[in-house]
Amino acid sequence: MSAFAPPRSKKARSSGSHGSGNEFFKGIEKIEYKPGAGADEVMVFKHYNASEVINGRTMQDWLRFSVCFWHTFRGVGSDPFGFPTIQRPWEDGTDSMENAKQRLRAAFEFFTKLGIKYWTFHDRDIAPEGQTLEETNSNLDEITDLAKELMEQTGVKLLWNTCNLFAHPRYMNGAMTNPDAHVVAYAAAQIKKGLEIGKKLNAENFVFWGGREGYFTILNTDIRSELDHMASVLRMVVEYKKKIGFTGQLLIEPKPKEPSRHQYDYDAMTVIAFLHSYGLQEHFKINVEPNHTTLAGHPYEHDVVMASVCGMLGSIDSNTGSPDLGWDTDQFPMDVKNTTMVMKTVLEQGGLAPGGLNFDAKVRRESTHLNDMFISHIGAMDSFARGLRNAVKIAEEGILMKMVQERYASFESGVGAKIAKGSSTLEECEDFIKKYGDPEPHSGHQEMYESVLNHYV
Ligand code: XUL
Ligand code: CO
Repeated sequence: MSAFAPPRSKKARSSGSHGSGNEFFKGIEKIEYKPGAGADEVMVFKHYNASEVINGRTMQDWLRFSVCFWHTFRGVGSDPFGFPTIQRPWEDGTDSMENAKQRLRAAFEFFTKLGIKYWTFHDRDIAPEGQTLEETNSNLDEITDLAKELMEQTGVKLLWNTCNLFAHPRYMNGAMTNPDAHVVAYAAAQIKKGLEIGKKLNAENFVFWGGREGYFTILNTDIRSELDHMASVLRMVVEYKKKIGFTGQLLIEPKPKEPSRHQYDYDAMTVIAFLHSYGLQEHFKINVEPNHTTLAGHPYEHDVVMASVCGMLGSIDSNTGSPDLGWDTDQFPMDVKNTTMVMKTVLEQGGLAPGGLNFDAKVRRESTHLNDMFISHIGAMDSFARGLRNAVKIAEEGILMKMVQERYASFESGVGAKIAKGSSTLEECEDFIKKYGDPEPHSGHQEMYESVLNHYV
């Protein structure tokens, strides 16, 4: 995430030409479903038909897409080596409240034209930070009043909000895990406001991503204390959520590294172990971002599957990376095999609600045209729509499932059934082997499974 670069110039342009009620995406109408459209027609959905009922639910309900505010409305195309490349018509070059409101209006025009029902944001994406916490919070109050109004007008809902606990210098040594209690208290105070805003805007989830919760060197780090402190703050969250009646699902988003060298929320299983160690597993689920999964050295769908089989898959930041690079590129998910594997898991667990598929993805810094904002989201939504259709077909035909079931058939009776139930003993297993001898080798048939999957993609 590098959407937090400062504005390119301090020169404020008058906002007169883009004030309230003005159109920013001129000439673009609501994106339509046009099955069979040609290869060069990229401003239409060819596979995503929001209201089509598939497997007992509308595609919109299965997919629950959301647009993220940070990349899509704060991203300027800068990288560690280059200045911003992207200039948006609603930006006046300042971080003023006026510009923040104008940006929000542009965002809701975009959501509506794209036909997307959810959005997500960090507190600091939508409102500028003030000199004091009070001033910052009052900025947030004012901006979220407008957000509420725009949400009511358009019917767009909040999938989740989150607190930016990583960009400000105060958090350079961590937020909830900072060695200075003063900073931990600041993070907790910021989270308090975040939960209040979540409640105000009926957020369906609330996310924690700990980019600075980790270490650069073990030498200066008391890991045990840092983990204890993080758990303490998360317990305060559970308490305050209950106190104010906020009903959103709490989510933790794993990532192994970047910006910290090692992050405590390394991957799905690490987070699940952390939650169980501190007795927090009833209160949190996982927001899996596949680009983070591949950074952790796993295959694309790994964390989605692992979280799901543990009953902990809450939501997905649907993006992809370039595993050959080894850093977080937050690309739009365009690979249908990947989306098929994800939707297969989502289908098997009966859906994602109250979570969704949030496009934590940014157009490339070379994709500077306004239309690229639409093309990227449309392409990704179509990829997931194809993934859903494929997954439904896989489930309906049941071939893959049957192959897997047969692979484990030996656990249905005899000693296998007892092992599965947990009622066998080492002595019994020894007797079994004495009686039946060495097991026969069975092929894993990997290539057969891969060929069967290819049939559907
Ligand atoms: C960072 C990342 C964040 C979280 C929310 O890599 O994915 O945008 O999703 O803070
Ligand atoms: Co993310």
